[in-house]
Amino acid sequence: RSKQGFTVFFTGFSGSGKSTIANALMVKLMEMGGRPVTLLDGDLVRKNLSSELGFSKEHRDLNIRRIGYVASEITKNGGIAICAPIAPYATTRRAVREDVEAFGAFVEVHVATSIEECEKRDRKGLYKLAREGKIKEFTGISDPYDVPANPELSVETEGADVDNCAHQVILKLESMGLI
Ligand code: GGZ
Repeated sequence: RSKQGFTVFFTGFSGSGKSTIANALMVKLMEMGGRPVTLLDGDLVRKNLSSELGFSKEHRDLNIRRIGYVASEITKNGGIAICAPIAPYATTRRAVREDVEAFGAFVEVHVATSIEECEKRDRKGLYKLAREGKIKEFTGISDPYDVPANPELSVETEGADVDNCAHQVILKLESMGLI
């Protein structure tokens, strides 16, 4: 029988590894063939769908609801959507879950890299700017992040490589009967 569509929704701090794991997951799912896979990465969504938005709660919520709408359409049509925004607010993640679950499965994956580790890595130098007050409302520094209470999966990036984290997601999707 043909399988239902689904959405994998990564959430975590800037620099937690969401994009890298999401990309690795996309490659694995594409190699399996079957359903089309669409990656809605934070950066590309901000550039193409949400370029007018900033980082207030209202704007973040709007950004996440747009991502959720696109993911729900993809899910409705039997595809696989992979989303990788910070998505700091639990209520907004819940709303997106409800949008998607009207049509298929919603798999929330918390990329649980600690704020200390993200700041230590500081790959793009944004944490330094946030500490200096040059970027306001920076998640984890001067803006909130609601830790997911009941994600389908939580991955630790400190001690596991990208490929291993993506594989953990694959195993979860298999155990849920989605692939
Ligand atoms: C958090 C910010 C901010 C503020 C710019 N807070 O490492 P990045 O650069 O590429 O990932 C971050 C990205 C977050 O956008 P999202 O669309 O994922 O956020 S949300 O889900 O909350 O809508 C970071 C950059 O944008 N960035 N300013 N103040 N991240």
